[in-house]
Amino acid sequence: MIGALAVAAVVVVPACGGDDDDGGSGGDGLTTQSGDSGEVTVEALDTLRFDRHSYRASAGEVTIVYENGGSLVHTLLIDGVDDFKLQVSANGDTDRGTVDLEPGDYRTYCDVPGHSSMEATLTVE
Ligand SMILES: [Cu+2]
Repeated sequence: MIGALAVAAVVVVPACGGDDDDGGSGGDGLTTQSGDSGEVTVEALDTLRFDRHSYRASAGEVTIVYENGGSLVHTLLIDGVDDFKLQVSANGDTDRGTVDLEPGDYRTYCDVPGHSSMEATLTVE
């Protein structure tokens, strides 16, 4: 039972910054990447951010592909999911893991000390 998700003060990120949108399908997305939603790619940046503020996936088995676009060590954890942790330690490193998620908004974050600005919302629907 995942109780702790009430804190989702986050959800609608106004399209600030204008990250490159790779012109995906699906008209509703400020957020998302294209591609099949059973797989989500997250890139870690040495500016201590993920490449997006929010990600989207379909409920069920979600494979998260974590890529290191920087050169520091970065991790990726999901609030409320205990046994899930990805880690990339060098530039170009990729880690991946599959997790079973019910619909909801999940906070993902990097737990490396000093990296608390690395967080994003994963919306599962
Ligand atoms: Cu990090």
